[in-house]
Amino acid sequence: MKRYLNGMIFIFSIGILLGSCTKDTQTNILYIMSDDHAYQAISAYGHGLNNTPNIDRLADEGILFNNAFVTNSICAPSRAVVLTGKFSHINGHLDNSNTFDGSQVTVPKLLQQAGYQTAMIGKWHLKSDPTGFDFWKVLLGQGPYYNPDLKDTSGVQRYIGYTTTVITDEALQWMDARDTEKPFFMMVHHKAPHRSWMPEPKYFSFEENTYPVPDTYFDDYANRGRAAKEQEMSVIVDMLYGWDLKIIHPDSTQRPKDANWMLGQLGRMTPEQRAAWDAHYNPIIEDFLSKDLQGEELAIWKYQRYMRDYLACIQSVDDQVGRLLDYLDETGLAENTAVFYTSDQGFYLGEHGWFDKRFMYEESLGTPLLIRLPGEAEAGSSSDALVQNLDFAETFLDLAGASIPTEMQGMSLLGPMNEATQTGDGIPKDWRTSIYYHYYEYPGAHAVKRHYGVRSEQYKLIHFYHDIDEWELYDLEKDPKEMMNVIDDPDYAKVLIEMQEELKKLQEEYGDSEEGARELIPNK
Ligand code: SGN
Ligand code: CA
Repeated sequence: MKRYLNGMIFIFSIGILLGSCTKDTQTNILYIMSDDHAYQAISAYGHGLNNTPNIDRLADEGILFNNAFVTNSICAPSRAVVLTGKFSHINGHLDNSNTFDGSQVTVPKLLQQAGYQTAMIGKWHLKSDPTGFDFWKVLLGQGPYYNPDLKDTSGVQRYIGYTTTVITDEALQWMDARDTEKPFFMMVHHKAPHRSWMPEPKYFSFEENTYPVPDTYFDDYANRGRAAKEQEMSVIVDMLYGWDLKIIHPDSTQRPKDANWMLGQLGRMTPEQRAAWDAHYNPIIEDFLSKDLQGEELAIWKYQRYMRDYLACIQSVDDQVGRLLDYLDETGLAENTAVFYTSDQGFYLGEHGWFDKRFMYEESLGTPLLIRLPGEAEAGSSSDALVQNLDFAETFLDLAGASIPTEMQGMSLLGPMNEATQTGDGIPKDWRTSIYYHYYEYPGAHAVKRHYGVRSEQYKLIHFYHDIDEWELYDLEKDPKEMMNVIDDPDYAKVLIEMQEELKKLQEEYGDSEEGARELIPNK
């Protein structure tokens, strides 16, 4: 309703008086997306792992989405979905090996047409140069944690500093220099907290923290299928000593090749950065090598090492979100700027013994989503609506008062935002009751098999295919940690039929099928 009234005022003011869009009537959009940021690692989500006061501000002053999901839990495909408002099989970006077709219709292009000034700063990862942005400055590929090379229309330049800070510096500079006569749309994409989790010295102190080990950390995957058993994303088995755990053996003959990858990253550092790094990690390495940990002790040590570095990287992201929010406050922009915080997907923090993402299981299907926009979302509100990154493009266009192309496949989030209150569930009457998912990157890193599926409020049905043909069904109410595949349980026979029908309905609606997918990615 609020939106409707705003829309009416908007139409009258521009249609009758001006005939064109003006700054006062169009909402600025600041979209902040980090990489691999688990919702479990945002304190507003209440998991008690860490404290992210700046990101939490968006929930305190806006809305927190409890059921935000991606359509394909992997970096570049997720970005392509956000830009196009279309599933991977339509926008053509199925996995990280693809090159984005920048000639297609994207949300920044439509916002430009609606009078916006558009900017993209940080991790891009789509291979082709950005299109639809008046200004862009992006990392090369995955980008490093220290002293990043950034590419813009004039070429590539190295920036000295911690990447999370450098990206924010660039974002602030662009906001300061922008044309204030126009509304803006800015995407700020962090590299952090993507592997290999290299903190800034300010947060080396996280080494003193001890984190609760998830109760599924030693999961043996009983009652589940081959996909869960055959993955290669186990903290205990697959984490690399040099690259992930920062153990560089002093004797170079005892270093596995991933130690050299880490040394390559350290080689980018200034002497001061390197000295601070070594002063912190050398005692950790010495201590580890002196102990000869085995079995459960070693498994727990790996978990703690992982969490300390991962959460330290997030603390820097939180600080830098704070800088952007302060800037909006100081310049009076906060009132008329929608601020989004999300990640390109969720991440495992030791649940099922894992790191990484990809699976349609909760931790990686889910992604954090917090939005602040005074007048549209009540402060401190939350929504249980099933929403997806597929919905962002439509939301941006709705905020701009621009028309939404019918080919786009999501739904504007202004519905749930307007519906949500501090006590209500924030689900509009006509909202979707299930979401669709499809993951393709197999064979590939971490060996997660191809799969697609449907998730409703209570159930999840998944089909793993390609070199396997296995179905899984979970009752999320009784089994929120997804430890029991009930596909063969007669008590769930009726649920299974309903979920199969739902899956078919969604595949028809979105124009996807297993056969179609097999054609899109021939056997690698
Ligand atoms: C790299 C990482 C993987 C990660 C992918 C995709 N390996 O390949 O662990 O799953 O990126 O991540 S690393 O040895 O290079 O760190 S994504 O977020 O970009 O999709
Ligand atoms: Ca990612």
